[in-house]
Amino acid sequence: MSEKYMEMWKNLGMDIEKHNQLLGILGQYYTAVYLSQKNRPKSMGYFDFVVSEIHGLRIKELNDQRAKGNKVVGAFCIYAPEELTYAANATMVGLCGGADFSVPDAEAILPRNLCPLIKSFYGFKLNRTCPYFQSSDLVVGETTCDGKKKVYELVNELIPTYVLEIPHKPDTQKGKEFWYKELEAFQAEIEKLTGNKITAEKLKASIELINNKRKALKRLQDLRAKNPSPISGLDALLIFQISFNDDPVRFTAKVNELCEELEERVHNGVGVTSKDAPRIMISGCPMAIPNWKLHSIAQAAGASVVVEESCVGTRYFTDVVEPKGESLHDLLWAIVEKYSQIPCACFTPNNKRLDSITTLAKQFGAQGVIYYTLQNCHDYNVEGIKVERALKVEGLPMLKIETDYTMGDSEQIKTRVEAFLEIIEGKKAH
Ligand code: BJ8
Repeated sequence: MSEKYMEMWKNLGMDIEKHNQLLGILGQYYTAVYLSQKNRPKSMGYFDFVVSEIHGLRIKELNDQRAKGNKVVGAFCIYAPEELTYAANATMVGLCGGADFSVPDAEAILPRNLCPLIKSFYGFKLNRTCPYFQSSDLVVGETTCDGKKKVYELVNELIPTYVLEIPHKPDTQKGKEFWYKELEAFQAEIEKLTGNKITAEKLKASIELINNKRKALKRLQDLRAKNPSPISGLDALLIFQISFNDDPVRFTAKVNELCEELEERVHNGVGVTSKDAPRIMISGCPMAIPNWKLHSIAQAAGASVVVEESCVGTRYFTDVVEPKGESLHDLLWAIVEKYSQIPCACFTPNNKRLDSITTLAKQFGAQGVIYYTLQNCHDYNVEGIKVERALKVEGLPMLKIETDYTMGDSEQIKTRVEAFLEIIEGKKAH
């Protein structure tokens, strides 16, 4: 890929040497984690291709669009309103933030005891190795956790950054009205950026576009309720990660194609593990691409990971936007209703998330939950206490893993996950 896209990367102002190093590491990691899996669905071929071209062809597509005058908007949170972005003929993409590669660059400026996701994304902008950052005309941030909120101020020194103010009690009437006004302000911002007016008709079409993507992902997720699951946790995670970067129409079609193959597998009783493999839910902080660490450890230890209660997972696609009318006001209000259902740990109280976790565990037959916290993420870390209590009531064991993007603790995590799976096996034997 390197030679083919060299000119494009140079034009994007990327650090070519460093970027080459990154591509080398990613290629090896992907081969080791993904291509070594047995019995993968054939339709995963498309997603392997997307990964192989994630810094190449997709970036070219985005920049071809930009050459025609269309804008690219980068984001880090599922609160960034995709529907409004697409309604203004702009494309929304997830920015790099899932690798340790850029953390040392960030640590030259930021405090070390900060969430790795935040350090990673700031480092990627600083060291100019994320082509999505380099292709973005605007970054959309949000006031979710304190770390992100403050680092967006620094990101704004490097690239125009618009920060959405998120109500921290989003499902109250007051919170919803506040969020409605924020959406209107975002609409004005995105119209200014693109020079395109958002009409009810355009917004209706983009709601349908993103709803279709969310529905395809939910269709895929629902198939994982089968025992054995027809797809591995790693492959499902990869698709959820790619959902933030690929073209939504093509991506939706490819996910639906995969679902057809998985339905066939279910019909024929074909799975990726034995029926007896312990079924695990992973719940907690989002895992941005290429964060595959916990899934690969759990899978190698013999677990069947069947659901991710995560923003790179069910929190993104469980609900769709359901307008009750045709006016711009009705459509915006429907977006408010949908987004206010996202149970991010930044909110308080957040009992909705506890209900969602226990419901998902039952729905997907999870026999245990691995609670995943990134280091220094206080919101997910503290909320883990309430999650553990709620799971205990349901008789479900929980293992809490607090980690970063380095591989230094992999052996220790492996030992803990293996012991956890033994507990589950022991419970089953009883
Ligand atoms: S809606 S989960 S995507 S904010 S950056 S909170 S890991 S300390 S990402 Fe998130 Fe939106 Fe919420 Fe979802 Fe913790 Fe790190 Fe903060 Fe993080």
